[in-house]
Amino acid sequence: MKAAIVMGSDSDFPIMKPAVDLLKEFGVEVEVTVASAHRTPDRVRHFVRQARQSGADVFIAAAGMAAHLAGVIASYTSAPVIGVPISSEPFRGLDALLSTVQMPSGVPVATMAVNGAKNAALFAIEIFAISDSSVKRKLLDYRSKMVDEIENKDRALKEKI
Ligand code: RP5
Repeated sequence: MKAAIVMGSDSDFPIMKPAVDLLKEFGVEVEVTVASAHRTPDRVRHFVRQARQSGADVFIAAAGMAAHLAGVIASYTSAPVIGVPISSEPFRGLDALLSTVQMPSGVPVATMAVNGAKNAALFAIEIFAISDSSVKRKLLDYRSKMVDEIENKDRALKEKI
């Protein structure tokens, strides 16, 4: 199980770090690279080919501003591509969201929320869980921990009122 995370700039890494950590926590191998659809288009194309050859089955692409990275990666592979629009000034991510989500019919990108790194990792994990029962078990544990946390928060809140 391997996921490739591509970022348009190293400045996107602080937002994407939780995705790397979560994938590793689930036992997914992660390859991370910086490659820009606009600044280094050849590097993007080469990376997609190399990552597929080295076993990456899912791509996560994070970019800000006129964020074409996820769409360009999706144009080079039929493997699932998950897009994470990154927030930046002056439009605070709306620019990247629209650039990532509005793909033409035929070349899909599964677009997450602005800065939605954790959900990108979880979506990739859900894809791996289809064919890997141990990942599926970990995912169900993760969900049930989330339920426990909310129950605890609810209890703590009610004690304060
Ligand atoms: C995008 O431009 C990158 O993904 C980043 O979010 C944004 C700014 O990049 P830097 O100028 O910080 O390298 O391509």
